[in-house]
Amino acid sequence: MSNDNNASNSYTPPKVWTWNPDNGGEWASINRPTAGARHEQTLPKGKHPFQLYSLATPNGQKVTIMFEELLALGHKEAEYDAHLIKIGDGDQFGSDFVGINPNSKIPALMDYSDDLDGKPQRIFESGAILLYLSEKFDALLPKELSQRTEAMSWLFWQMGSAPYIGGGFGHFYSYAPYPMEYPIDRFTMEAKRQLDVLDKHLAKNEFMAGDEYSIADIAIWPWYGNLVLGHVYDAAEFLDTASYKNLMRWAKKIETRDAVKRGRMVNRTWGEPDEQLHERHDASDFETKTQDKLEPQDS
Ligand SMILES: N[C@@H](CCC(=O)N[C@@H](CS)C(=O)NCC(=O)O)C(=O)O
Repeated sequence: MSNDNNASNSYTPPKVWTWNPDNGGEWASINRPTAGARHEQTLPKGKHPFQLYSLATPNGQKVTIMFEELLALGHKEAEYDAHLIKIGDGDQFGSDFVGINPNSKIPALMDYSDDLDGKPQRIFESGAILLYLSEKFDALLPKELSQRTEAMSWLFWQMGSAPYIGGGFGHFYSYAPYPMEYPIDRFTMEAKRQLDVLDKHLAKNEFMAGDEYSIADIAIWPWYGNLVLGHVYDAAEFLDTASYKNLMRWAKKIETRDAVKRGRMVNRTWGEPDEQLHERHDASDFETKTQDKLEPQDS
């Protein structure tokens, strides 16, 4: 061990790991080493073709931004109900939710559109949801093969890389029961390496797939845009995100899009009351149902 902080840890892994339900981290009360439904829970269903079960974490924002972008492009069939899934309360382990996503994580989507002839489609994993919607509406993915491939490369880069930000850097920087130098160092190094990957790419490209805004940007912005703008983990200063000039330019530009502003609000239960729309069932909800407009008993 290279320094005193780390050398002071006397943990020796046992021969066979056993679960200690009380490990102290912020999510300790809902984490278990097993999969599957933990309780019966019927999910609500609204009137629109798409039923989204989610929360406004970065993975959740990808999908609500996508729906708002599709609607802004005039795709009326992309109307959706967004139901709130409280992951801190364990809603993701309810029986109906697990039926949509066996992995018990938001976002989870059901498509009941008429063109499915009464055979509703479940979709889980945010990247798969973006791709499904983009193919269904023939939107937000470049048509030319080379550019399309570039968009797909960045979409899959995001799916593989962001867990190092969320489960790695964010967990140890914000949620672990106490600060630990070794994992914070390891994941800060990786987070900054990834920010540099994006910064160097955006030095030569307006958007992730070139000159066209696409699902690659919609996948990447909720994690990396929010991170560099200081919206998640309060880590902008720690990571010196201002030094990634091209990434900051891209992040600020996308933040001003109306669909992004709306998408960020949906299923949000924290932050400023006028930015929290707990559930979205109609486009007018953004004007009338944010937390600042509701009586306390309505929320
Ligand atoms: N790879 C998944 C990750 C989804 C994910 O990690 N969702 C988190 C919130 S951001 C969640 O539902 N966590 C609840 C839990 O782990 O129990 C995706 O992109 O959809």
